Amino acid sequence: MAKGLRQASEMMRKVDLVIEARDARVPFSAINREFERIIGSKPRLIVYNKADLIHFSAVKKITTAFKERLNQDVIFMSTKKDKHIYYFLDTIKDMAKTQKIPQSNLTLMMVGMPNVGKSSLINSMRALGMRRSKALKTGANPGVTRSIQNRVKILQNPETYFIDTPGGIRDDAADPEIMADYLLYHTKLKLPYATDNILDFLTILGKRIGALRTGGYVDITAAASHFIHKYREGFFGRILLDDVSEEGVNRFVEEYNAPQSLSNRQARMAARNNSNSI
Ligand SMILES: Nc1nc2c(ncn2[C@@H]2O[C@H](COP(=O)(O)OP(=O)(O)OP(=O)(O)O)[C@@H](O)[C@H]2O)c(=O)[nH]1
Ligand SMILES: [Mg+2]
Repeated sequence: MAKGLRQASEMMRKVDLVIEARDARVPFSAINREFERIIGSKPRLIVYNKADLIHFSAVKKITTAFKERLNQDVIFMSTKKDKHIYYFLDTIKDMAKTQKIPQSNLTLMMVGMPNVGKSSLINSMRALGMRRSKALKTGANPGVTRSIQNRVKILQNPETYFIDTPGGIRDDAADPEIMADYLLYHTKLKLPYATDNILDFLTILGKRIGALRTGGYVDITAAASHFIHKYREGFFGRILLDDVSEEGVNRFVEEYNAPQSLSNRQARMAARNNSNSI
């Protein structure tokens, strides 16, 4: 994470617009305020990707919360929907015009936490904008993009390029059993064999998928990793992990606006890094 942020920060001079990509399933809890620091005064567009994994009613609530409470515009999209990508491309063009950025050789940078779909977004824009095949590697686990990538051309007219950046941390940075426990708490109602106990759950799951060690013991870590992997792929359907009720929004806004002392911020970043690596 730190290396990715440092590299992004160094490249910032060459960038006209910054897209901060976030995961629609964790709209509040996975915000990393470090991005604001490195983006500085550059124009920023906040994009919640993977909107196909939450309900539309939540999209409205979150968009309204950001606009009315924080005066921020956020857009929701899915890399899987062409019309979202076209809308995104139009939004970028409009933003460049509003910001009076020269319309030739426009350079954008994509930043965001691991696995939110940064590289996928750029590939999708290139596919529709240039009719070109995938330029960047993507994957189901965090940490696929390892370093800042060369510019990728996404539009001919106006000539527009994207710089992809690494999200950062890899899976081994967080304990799969703890992440699985957190997920189970939020998804238990949707599972076929619902149980509150993470060990019971992982034991049943481990047996089902054949994650066994010698002697027939269930490999709990392997079962936990499998569960997290399936969640990432959207296997459990639409799951919003944050509370977007009025109360939840109030709590989020209060925390967002609270002055951030260094130690608090570091604590929050650590928590966010963990929750976002789910
Ligand atoms: N359901 C859903 N999955 C998506 C969407 N966009 C991307 N993905 C999936 O999310 C996973 C991560 O995508 P990447 O593009 O590699 O994410 P990234 O942000 O570049 O990740 P790092 O490079 O590891 O930081 C892949 O399995 C994608 O197929 C989307 O809109 N909806
Ligand atoms: Mg990537």
